Amino acid sequence: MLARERGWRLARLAGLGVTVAVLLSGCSFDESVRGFGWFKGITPEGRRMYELWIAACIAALVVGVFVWGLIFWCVVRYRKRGDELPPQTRFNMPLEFLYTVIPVLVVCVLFYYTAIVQTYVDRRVPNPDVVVDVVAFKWNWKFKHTSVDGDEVSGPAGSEVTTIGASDYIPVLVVPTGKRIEFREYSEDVIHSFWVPEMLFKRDVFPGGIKEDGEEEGIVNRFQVTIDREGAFVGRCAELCGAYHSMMNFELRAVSESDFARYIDLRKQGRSTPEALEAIGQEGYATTTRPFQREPEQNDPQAVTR
Ligand SMILES: [Cu+2]
Repeated sequence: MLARERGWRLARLAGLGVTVAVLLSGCSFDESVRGFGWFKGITPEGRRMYELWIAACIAALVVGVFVWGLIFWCVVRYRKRGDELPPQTRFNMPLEFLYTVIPVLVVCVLFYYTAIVQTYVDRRVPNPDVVVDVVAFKWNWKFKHTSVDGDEVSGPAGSEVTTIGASDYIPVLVVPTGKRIEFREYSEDVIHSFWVPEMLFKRDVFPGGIKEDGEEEGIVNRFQVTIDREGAFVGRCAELCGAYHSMMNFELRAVSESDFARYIDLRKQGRSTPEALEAIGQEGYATTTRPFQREPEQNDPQAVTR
């Protein structure tokens, strides 16, 4: 009778544990199980990190199952039956050797594959197809299309081709698929962090800048990716940067190569980001995130043209 009650209590606890784990992970059960909580990624770089993550999780689970097995075996096998102690083993050299060498080996293998993937993710080609300046400021983003296929991008009368976020406007960063894109990041004030969750990548944006003549001030961080899936992906600031940090969202809009060329042409002619997006058959405004709601009339995206 007592044993059955204890069994039920254990089963209930285990059920509660699984439910809480799934709820706390904040993902659908399907997604959290398939990728161990990770996106598959929209870049080759992201996918390499995803594979490393999956492999590391499986390796950790194998070690975990082995350790849990040993723990449960000891709990059951050596549970208290009387006042007599089970045999006390000390200074078992083969065992001590094994549990020193195996963890060191595990760490070496993890380090080796991490270094390979990190080198792949950090590599940069000398002449990227598209260069975008990511300028962070409290509390929004300015995206500047600097060059495409080696040609400088400029609007009417030599103006910059930019998309600037505001409290009532989510900036949409338009990029092509299948092209090597370089992001050059710098901040006008404090440290921010450029993060597109579906790229499985973020990089801090430090105070700095690039002058007209190309001279760099402060720190300019660079990274390159090739995006191979069209779509709208939410972007966020991932470095606590002040009171409105949580509202520093943007959208990455990956479009086909030809649509991107048309978009840039329209921008060069002086069309705004939403106008140029609508002209290439895209949603003019962000679809993955909305401006922070303050007053009802400020939520009408059509009231803003930028
Ligand atoms: Cu920020």
